[in-house]
Amino acid sequence: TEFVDQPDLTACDREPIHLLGAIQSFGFLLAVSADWLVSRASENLVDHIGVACDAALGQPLDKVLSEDAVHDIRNRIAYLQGEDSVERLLRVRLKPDLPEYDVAIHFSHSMIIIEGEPSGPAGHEDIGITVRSMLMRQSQATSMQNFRLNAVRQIRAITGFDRVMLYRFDQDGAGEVVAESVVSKRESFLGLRYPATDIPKQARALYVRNVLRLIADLDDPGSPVLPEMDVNGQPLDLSMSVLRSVSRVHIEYLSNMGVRASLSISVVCEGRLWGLIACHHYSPLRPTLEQRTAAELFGRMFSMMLESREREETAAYEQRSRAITDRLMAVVAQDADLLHNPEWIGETISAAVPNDGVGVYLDGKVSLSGMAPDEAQFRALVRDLSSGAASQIVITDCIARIHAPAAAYAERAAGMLAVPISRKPRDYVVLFRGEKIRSVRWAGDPQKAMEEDANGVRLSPRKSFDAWRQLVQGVSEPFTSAEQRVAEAVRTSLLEVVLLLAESRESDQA
Ligand code: BLA
Repeated sequence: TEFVDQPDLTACDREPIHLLGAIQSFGFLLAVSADWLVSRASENLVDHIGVACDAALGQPLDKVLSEDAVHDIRNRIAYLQGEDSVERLLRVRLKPDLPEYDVAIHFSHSMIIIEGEPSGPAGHEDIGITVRSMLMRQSQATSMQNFRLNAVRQIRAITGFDRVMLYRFDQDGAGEVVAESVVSKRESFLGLRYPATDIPKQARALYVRNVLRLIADLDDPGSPVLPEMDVNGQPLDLSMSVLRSVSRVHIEYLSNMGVRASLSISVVCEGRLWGLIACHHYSPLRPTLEQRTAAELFGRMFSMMLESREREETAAYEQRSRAITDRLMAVVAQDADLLHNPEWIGETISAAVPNDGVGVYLDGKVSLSGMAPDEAQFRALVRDLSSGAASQIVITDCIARIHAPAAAYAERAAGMLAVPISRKPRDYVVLFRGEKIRSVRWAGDPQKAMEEDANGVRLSPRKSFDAWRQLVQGVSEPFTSAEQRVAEAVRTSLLEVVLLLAESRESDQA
């Protein structure tokens, strides 16, 4: 696809995506003031309800829609709870001679926004029944991977999209496809990673408030909401709209992937955007508002289930690690020599926190295993660590940032969790993690998956992946706060054992 006006990529975080002033043409929009006069309307109003936009402006709403419809809409407004709530009405006769419409209603500042779109064919299964059975299936998932895969399969089944991905953000906002269900003969995107810049900040903030968006047809030019500026010179705020037209930049991105329609549902855990359920279709596709409502409801419940599963997973991990350390401490109490055995200490801590390599510095001796720097490099690192502040665990996903010589071995050991294990300086167990880029899991050949957009396409997943690769050069998977807590616990136990043994030795001597 060729665009005459190429959007400015440097201004992505500043593009006011809620003020673009247009909606998708599969529906219409009316903005009504507190005294029920139409103050704005989408240009395509005539295509939907047979009233020209100009003719509707300034009119009381019940001259544009039937009195019954206005009555239903008024009643529904009573349920609205402030700016971010949206109410829906399904299968409304907006005028006696029109087919049924699904309607979404919300406040935008002092305006009441009414959006309508044609209802689907009658005889659909009830939303409650659909979502209930989806949730039952979700709750039966045994593993986390199964739980994720189940979710994307079910969303694909109810929406009919060609591809449904679960896209998870890391601490820096970069994304990874962690589950996928895709129509046969299309390449898999599972395991692919993208930089945070693919979804700008204001879009992420908006997606926490408005959790579902649809692009029904990328080639739809959309319909402007008129007048573009109100008497105060303000465009209409479409943050909570269900029909909002999206940024050209994003349209270009999707179009470069060969996508024609997209749907995404926010996954929000603990108030943060955890990720998205992102759907692609290779031809235009408009799930009805009813279907989208089911998908949204499922998304909200899925988020809650995910949040509690993740919490359980963390708790189980910490418990498992505690059991391991307890056992090992019991062993050391029987055989105090182990405390002078760097291999043994390395294995102890390694058993509790996943890593790619371990370095131990104990009583001047060094022991290295797995992916780690060489002995001279390691001694230099420990020297640097122990010259630092009070003995504390040091965590970083990029050692070179705090110890410049580490750049030389970033491929083998990019990040570390360094645990001081004695009261004297210098005794350390350091767990290393290799470069993140090396641990990326590929489903199939990523080169092949993206071949068609390899040459000079400006916005594409291939380019994004390269950008992501640049960003994470020399950076490891981060150590989590749960892993830090576990390392802390091991360290405390070790120190306690050392103290106990020292005391018992003293009393033996007395
Ligand atoms: C929005 N970008 C998005 C969204 C996704 C992505 C999922 C959410 C909107 C939606 O539902 O489609 C990114 N989509 C991806 C990625 C994959 C995918 C990575 O399918 C991989 C498989 N985008 C850019 C750059 C800019 C940009 C460089 O790549 C700006 C400089 C902008 N992305 C951009 C904007 C939005 C967006 C402005 C918001 C669209 C909107 O809601 O209006």
